[in-house]
Amino acid sequence: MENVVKEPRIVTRKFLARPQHEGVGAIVRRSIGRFELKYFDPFLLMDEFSVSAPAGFPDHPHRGFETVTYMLQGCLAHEDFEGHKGTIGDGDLQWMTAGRGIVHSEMPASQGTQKGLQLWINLSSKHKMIDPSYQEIASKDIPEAAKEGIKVKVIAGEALGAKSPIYTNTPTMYLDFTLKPGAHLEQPIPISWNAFVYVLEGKGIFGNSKSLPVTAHNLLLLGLGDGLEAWNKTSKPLRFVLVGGEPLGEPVVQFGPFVMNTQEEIDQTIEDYENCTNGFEKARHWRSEATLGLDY
Ligand code: FJE
Ligand code: FE
Repeated sequence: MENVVKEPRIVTRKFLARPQHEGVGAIVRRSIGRFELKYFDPFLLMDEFSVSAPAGFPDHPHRGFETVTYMLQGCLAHEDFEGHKGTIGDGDLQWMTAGRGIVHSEMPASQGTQKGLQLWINLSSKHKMIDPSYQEIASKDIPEAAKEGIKVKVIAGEALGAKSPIYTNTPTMYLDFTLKPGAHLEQPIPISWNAFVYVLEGKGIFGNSKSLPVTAHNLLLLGLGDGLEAWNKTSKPLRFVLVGGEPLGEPVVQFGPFVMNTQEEIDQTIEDYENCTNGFEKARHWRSEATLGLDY
């Protein structure tokens, strides 16, 4: 691989994601979406979550964006108010377009601790009210490629010749890299996109070969350039995700799980949710099976 990256992006900011409480008894390490980093266009939230039964994320709504759930350990059961349900296991991916409205639950489906990443991607004004939809890929079906000590699972976009089947309403790349000791990565990123790295395991050098190593639970914002360079200079594996997206450049008004362009649209959304209208019709008599016996 020779000089596929000509102007490597450097790390402009680093955020350590510390554990905090979210949902009901769940723990999340939030990087994007916290006070100091409310929005990294088009990304609204990046949570590394950890849940054990009976904790979880019982019935709640979404409108105006997509949620991408990528499991790292264990199993998550999900069900929504349209009857769509299933489990997302180890290494599986759920790409959910909430569009005009979803009400669902996300709860542990096995013993022990369930871990994963949940990314929220904003939708442009022309996509906010589209029909809700799902794209789900089992771990074994996520395209994978390997070369020179680098392994990549391609969740969205393409890398090392492998291409994801995921359709992105907001143009997005999402790559899960593992670098063996001594490996050096050069990964192109479209020049106008925002991009970040989230470290899962090991110690990595990112951007500049002389920079300090970065450990797990750190999010790195990348500056301008046409790609990422990363090195594993340790004797253990390095695992991280690289996520990039085309900025929407639109105003963002967020009220919890509702993300629109204006306050008027948020007011309308709250009204729609309360009255079960404009996409929330099926919320009227619905309660998830997962929470029926529970005291939420
Ligand atoms: C939540 C709105 C939400 N991080 N990580 C408000 F949508 C949520 C929520 C989640 C979530 C779910 C999973 Cl499976 C993983 C997550 C936020 O469902 F917790 C609040 N308070
Ligand atoms: Fe949710």
